[in-house]
Amino acid sequence: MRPLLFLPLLALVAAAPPAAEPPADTPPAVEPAAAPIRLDQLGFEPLGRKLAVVPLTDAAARDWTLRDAAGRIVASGRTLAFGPDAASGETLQRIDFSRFRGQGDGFVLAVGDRRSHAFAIHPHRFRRLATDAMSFFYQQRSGVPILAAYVQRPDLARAAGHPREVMTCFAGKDERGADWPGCSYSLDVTGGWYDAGDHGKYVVNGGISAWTLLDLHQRLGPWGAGQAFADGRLALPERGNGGDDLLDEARVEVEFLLRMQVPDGQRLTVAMRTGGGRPASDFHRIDAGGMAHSKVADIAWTGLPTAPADDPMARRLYPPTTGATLNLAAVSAQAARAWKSSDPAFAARARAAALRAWAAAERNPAILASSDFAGSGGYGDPDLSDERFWAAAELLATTGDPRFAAIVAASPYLDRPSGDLSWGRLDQAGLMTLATSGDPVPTSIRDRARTAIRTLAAGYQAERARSGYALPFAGTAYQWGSNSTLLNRAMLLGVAWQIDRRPADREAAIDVVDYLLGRNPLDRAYVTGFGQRTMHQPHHRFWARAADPRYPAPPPGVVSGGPNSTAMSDPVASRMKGRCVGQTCWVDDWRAFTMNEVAINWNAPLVWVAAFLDATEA
Ligand code: 9MR
Repeated sequence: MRPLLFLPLLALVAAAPPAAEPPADTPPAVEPAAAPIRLDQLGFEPLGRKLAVVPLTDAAARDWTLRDAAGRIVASGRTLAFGPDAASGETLQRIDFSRFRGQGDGFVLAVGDRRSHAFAIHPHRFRRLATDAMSFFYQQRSGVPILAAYVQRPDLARAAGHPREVMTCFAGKDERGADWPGCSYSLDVTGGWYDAGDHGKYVVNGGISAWTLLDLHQRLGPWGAGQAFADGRLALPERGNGGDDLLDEARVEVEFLLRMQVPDGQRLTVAMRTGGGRPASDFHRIDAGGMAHSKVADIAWTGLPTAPADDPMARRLYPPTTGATLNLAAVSAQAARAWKSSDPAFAARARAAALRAWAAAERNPAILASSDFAGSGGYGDPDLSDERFWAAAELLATTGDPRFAAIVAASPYLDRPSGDLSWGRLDQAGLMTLATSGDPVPTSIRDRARTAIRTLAAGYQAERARSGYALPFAGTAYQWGSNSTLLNRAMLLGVAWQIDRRPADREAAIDVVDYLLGRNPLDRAYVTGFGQRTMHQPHHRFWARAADPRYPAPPPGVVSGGPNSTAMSDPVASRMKGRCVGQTCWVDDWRAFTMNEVAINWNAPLVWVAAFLDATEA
């Protein structure tokens, strides 16, 4: 396939931003009005699915026309009634113009006097989406300066944040008064990616994010696009080092995860339970060697804006947890495969760390994350059985050790996945690995994983048939980070496509991207820099121009968490309670941290899905 990004073009962008035009992310003085016909504002593949949605209060079929840029009618047909749709609160009709195979810019759909935005139909519509979405990770890097040569606009460059993080453990009283003793050592935990709009670096969440990029890396070859992120395709300081750029970026986080491992022989006093009302007797002394500290983070929240280099807050290492340890085990086992041929020494180091982490988690199976520390997110998870399955699956794929095969084969998750892939639910990650691994995963295990993935994909297809906007998710409860829930379903469908090559599974992934880029009841593109009515105001401490004009607007390629109809706990969302449903509980406001934050575990599946669609375009 063709490169994702041509270097000369990039050099041009970095060297000479056009002086007359505003930067790509400047909101237009007047935002275009919402269009009454909703479609993907980035446009369509010439041979791919093309669906638009029209809210209409009755079911009478209407004529639609498609005009090209010259105003000629190039296709026409009748709308298809869908009916009431609970997730959007609308009554809907659809326009399916998949059979139109023309190409160009400036197409417009019309139904009566309703008009869509103008849109394009070109091959590789999703290629720049994948590349820009990857740039997010470079720009979230901690510990290094973000250089103008590698970002889309000069104002995105910034000084290094937290360039030397040699940290000791939090000691003293937490928010509920429990007294933590701390630890006797410091670790150098410099580097990695900032999690989101905040400057925390969390092992739970860093884990799924790095896993997602490494999972993509290993699938590109089978999709016929092994060179998609070859050296030089991404704008990174590592370009020209001879290594794959996707691996170069993922390694930033894997190195950080490895640094979070407790040195062998360390005994620590930690709490065994999570939540409030913790009695002093809950503290126990454990052999913590090989476990992973849960996070490095500020001891109190900082405000917006705060550039990483200006973070005034003290930072600490937070106690090791079993969940973080299993994340480390899973990702470092996966890393041992990813770097096996290109860097055998790093692969061996990762493998050894994975085995030490596994042993530590087995020895300490129930050290849960506390949500009682100020200044950072909790990522608390009371059920670690899915993380254990995931880690065993990755270790099995790496080592072939029968003890991991036995654990995986005996787990209920191999046949009955628990729920949507997320930072706290990882069994589907294990299934995806097992379903497409060759040796040394036993075929009986691989086949069971495939069956589970087929069953999940069939369920998502059934939901897609019930969803007005044709999403492989028919629920009405939109969770924090709902856009990532959809993207993670699209990933699962992509793996199902890889196994069985059913076109409908790839089409369902297109439906997710179409929704994210404008085919939704708000007529919004949730990815910065793409579409006419895009998100401009993420909740982010550096891309904070909406909060303070001295800070930059976001780079292109950053996905908003998306509608959140369940938490509604930020100052903006709390005013929307009772006034929105599922897909409409969102607003482009930097204060809306439950709806409009951005995060590594949300951008990673955006990269995966965009690269998947680009690699597998007909
Ligand atoms: O993505 C997380 C979401 O699932 C939780 O409901 C929410 C509240 O605990 O936290 C989200 O994660 C945030 C993390 O705790 C701190 N960094 C920003 C993350 C995205 O909002």
